[in-house]
Amino acid sequence: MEKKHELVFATRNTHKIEEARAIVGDRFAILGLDEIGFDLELPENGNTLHENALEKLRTFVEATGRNAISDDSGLEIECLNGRPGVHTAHYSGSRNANLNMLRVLSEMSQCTVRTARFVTVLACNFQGKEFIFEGDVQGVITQEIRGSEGFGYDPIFIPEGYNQTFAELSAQVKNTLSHRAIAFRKLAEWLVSVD
Ligand code: ITT
Repeated sequence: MEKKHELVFATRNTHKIEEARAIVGDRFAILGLDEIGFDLELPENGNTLHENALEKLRTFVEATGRNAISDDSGLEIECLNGRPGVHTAHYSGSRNANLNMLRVLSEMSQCTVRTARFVTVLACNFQGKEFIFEGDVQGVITQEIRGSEGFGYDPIFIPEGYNQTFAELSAQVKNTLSHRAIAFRKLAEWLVSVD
């Protein structure tokens, strides 16, 4: 069998790693930071998802020289002028997903237009070549928390064309149509072209 390329996913978010494996794991061996014993904190000081994805990637590649990817993702809500955006991970002041969702729902109590999009900016350094991919999925924000699959803001996001939140849909469905699925499929095509 052909050997798979190893890509270190510069994250400690195990949900992201599982999703990446489910999307492209048959073609690439994806390893998380904890699996390779990398224990430095990766900085996220940027003002945009792009800046953060590149900062995490470059810090890791400079330290190790390994082929790597990093993902900075966010939820952009129309009625909140694009917030939480780059602040998605800590929107309530903590990383607690319930508190983050409750802050969003409370800020949206007067919003009749509930459209939003999830965005992933995926940065890759493969054999010294760097590239950025983006994926997004449109949807609407619910009035309440629904479902227990997935992670983060999945229980309040209904993707376009569905009636259930990402946390009510199966992982298989999410991994076909999510922001991350789109970005990782673009990455997989690019890797085939530069390999
Ligand atoms: P790393 O920086 O270590 O990769 P993180 O959890 O901090 O992991 P981000 O900086 O990209 O990830 O923060 C994005 C936040 O957005 C994340 O903590 C979740 O709350 C949320 N998020 C990202 N992707 C999501 C998804 O597919 N479904 C639901 N929420 C998501």
